[in-house]
Amino acid sequence: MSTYNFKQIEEKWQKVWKESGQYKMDVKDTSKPKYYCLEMFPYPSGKIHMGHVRNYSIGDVIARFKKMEGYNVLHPMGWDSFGLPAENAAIKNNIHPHKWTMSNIDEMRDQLSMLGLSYDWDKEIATSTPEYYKWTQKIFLKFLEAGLAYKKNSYVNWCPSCETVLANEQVVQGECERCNSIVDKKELEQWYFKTTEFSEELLQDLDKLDEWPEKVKLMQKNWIGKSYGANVTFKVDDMDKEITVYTTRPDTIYGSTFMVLAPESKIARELVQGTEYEEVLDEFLKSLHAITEVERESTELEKEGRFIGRTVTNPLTGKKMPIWIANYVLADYGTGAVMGVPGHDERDEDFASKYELEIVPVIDEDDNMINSGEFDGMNKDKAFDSIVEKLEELGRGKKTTNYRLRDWLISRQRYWGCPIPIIYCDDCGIVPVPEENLPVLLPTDVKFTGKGESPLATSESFKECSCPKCGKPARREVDTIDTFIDSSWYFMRYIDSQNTEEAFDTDLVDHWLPVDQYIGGVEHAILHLLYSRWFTKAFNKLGWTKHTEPFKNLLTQGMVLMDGTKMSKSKGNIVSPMEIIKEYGADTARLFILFAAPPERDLDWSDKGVEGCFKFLNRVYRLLDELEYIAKSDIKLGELTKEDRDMRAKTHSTLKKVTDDLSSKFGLNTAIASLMELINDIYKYKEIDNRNDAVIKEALEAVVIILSPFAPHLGEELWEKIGKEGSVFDIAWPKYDEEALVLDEIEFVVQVNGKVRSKVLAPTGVTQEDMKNIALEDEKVKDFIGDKNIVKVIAIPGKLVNIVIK
Ligand code: ANZ
Ligand code: ZN
Repeated sequence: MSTYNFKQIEEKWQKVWKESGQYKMDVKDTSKPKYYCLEMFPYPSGKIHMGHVRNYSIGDVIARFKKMEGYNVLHPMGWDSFGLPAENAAIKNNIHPHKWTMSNIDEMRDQLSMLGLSYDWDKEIATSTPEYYKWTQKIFLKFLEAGLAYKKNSYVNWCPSCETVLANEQVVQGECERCNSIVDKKELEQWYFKTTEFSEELLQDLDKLDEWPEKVKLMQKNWIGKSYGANVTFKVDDMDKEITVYTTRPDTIYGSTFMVLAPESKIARELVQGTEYEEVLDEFLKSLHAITEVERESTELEKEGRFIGRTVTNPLTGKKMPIWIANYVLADYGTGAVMGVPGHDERDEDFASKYELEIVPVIDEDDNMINSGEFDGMNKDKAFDSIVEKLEELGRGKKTTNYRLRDWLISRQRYWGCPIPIIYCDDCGIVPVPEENLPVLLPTDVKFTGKGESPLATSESFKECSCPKCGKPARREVDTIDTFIDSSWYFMRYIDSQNTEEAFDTDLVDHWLPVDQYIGGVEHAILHLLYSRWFTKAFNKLGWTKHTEPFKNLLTQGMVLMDGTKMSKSKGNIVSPMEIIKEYGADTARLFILFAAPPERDLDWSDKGVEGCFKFLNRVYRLLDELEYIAKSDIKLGELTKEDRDMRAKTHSTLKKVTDDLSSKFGLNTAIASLMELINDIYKYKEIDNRNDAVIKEALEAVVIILSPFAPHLGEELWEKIGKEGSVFDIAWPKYDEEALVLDEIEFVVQVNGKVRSKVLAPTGVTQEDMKNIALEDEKVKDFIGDKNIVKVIAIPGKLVNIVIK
């Protein structure tokens, strides 16, 4: 007799796997169908948390199962290793971000290995290494060439006291997160990726993603925000100018009583030039500096505005409308100008009430037009078309669609990111770094002062260079690339991670994409997934891949909660995965986290649940330990009794259920539940007098195989224990036996007055009449009935008979 020594078992198998290269795979092997199983890669903070354990355990089960099903499985892992925390650690602890990052990666790799995850570490990538970011730079240059990257002026948050650019997240209620100064806006030239180039494709192709959660697709759809409406042009009175607005409600034009411009718009400036309103505009713009873009889009925003001295004429009513500027109109959406319809738009109504502007309702409760001249009485949907038609006739309007999606500002005034491979020359202007000079390496002689526009500017050796075109002294771009770009194409690099000639080989990527199963947190439902989709479309356009979508099947896993709230440092309710592993082993940690809830649901951490899973693994171990000799023996099934057939049916139906659960439905928790049932049945069956050892042998093998993807260390150990050679993960996933599933007898329950009094057997396919007769003949049931009167007998086919007596 031996006991479940998880520590010894886990160390042993991790060593074996490492030495035998168990998880190494060849991406060029096309003899088997491919399966790409991918989990979102982590930021190397230094410690794995329960969210990682959950994410990676789910992926690991799927990867192991698919391999046993006969696929060539690509299951890689790496590091999203550029980012702000490394830079903050550098400032705080005086350690170089590279050093901090690399030692964190080493620690986390060890921790992941302790979980027994089946990664092929030969495919590992870290986005902060020159081997990776060289290609990020090349991609940037190709995008620039193709017109998918461009530069334009934009406003950034600027803290006048820290003298630094702040990200939106670092601005809290208009104040600098670090020093509480009022944040200012500063105009800087910034790089953009033209995300809007593929707005329509990004929207349309959502329909192809039928294995994505609906809620994620909806979030993306809303983010892209396609709307249907019209551009309407208004003449400015007493001036040779026109203003075009974008409206989704041309049907309300008779109710438009004022016009509102984004204060930053060019036209606002032109209208006030040389008038007393110039000052009004300037002051108003200044007052806006303290609020972020996000706040400006919020419906909660207190509406503020100023009249700027001019009017336009409404093309259909002929009435004059005053022109205002206001904080709720954004410069870069639509045309940056709005026709104010306070009768039907909430924001306009707030604004009109505050500033006492005219309110004219134009649609009644029945959705019919009123106060709208020739359109009165018409249904509003019909009026929408008719009014657009009329405006088109007048040369004053045009049907248009619009997207909420904006181009992507990718410049970051940070050190720990990928340098933008651009040189500025006084004579030649913007000059791309020639490809043979890539990568542009991050300099190491940077001072982390926390001040200035960009830390790279403190390195003279980096900043000063010569122009690749004319050779004259020139300056390098000192901003770095948004880290979201690093993670927008990493899944392609994994496929060909050692390639030193190009970012990846097109044929290989064409073979391996799309990722068959992508797994990660729902917090990435919009940005990361949208950017990755955009990159795939951009690469497709450049001829780098034939694919247009990167991820076929998406699973967004739920959070790990503690007493119903998120585990977080600030709440001090973190359960450390490493402590659980130390106390119970990785297999228990994995099993608990997979068993406690379906993958896509939130999961409540429970010490009791962990304890329960640990006990279960002990129970499995004891069973195998006791019956090891049977599993090893060479025996045949022979004649089968009813009990034998039932046991076999349980074994094979469990196999069928687990196979189904793992194939399609992510029923990882239900698969584990059926394994638990099977174990219970084997415990019962082994106690009967005339048990058939061949039936036991078959059941035990099934147990070990089913257990293995979930608890891989124990799986391997038990596989060895029952005398098998080689890794359990190298065998083919067993097919269940259809015939064994067919039971020749069923069991049903007999109730007397609603209480269960007996269980009886009947042949499969028994009629309701026969069920009733069998129930009434049962000795136990007869005792209960005694000499009472039978009022009614009800049978539910295959399940139960209820006898009502009086
Ligand atoms: C008149 C109107 C009447 C409007 C009405 C709405 C309701 P979506 O649907 O999100 O695309 N709008 C247009 N450009 C804007 C800008 N730059 N900043 C702020 N608001 C802007 O929104 C389109 C609607 O938002 C447009 O239709 C416009 O107001 C406003 F009963 O025009 B509407
Ligand atoms: Zn030059």
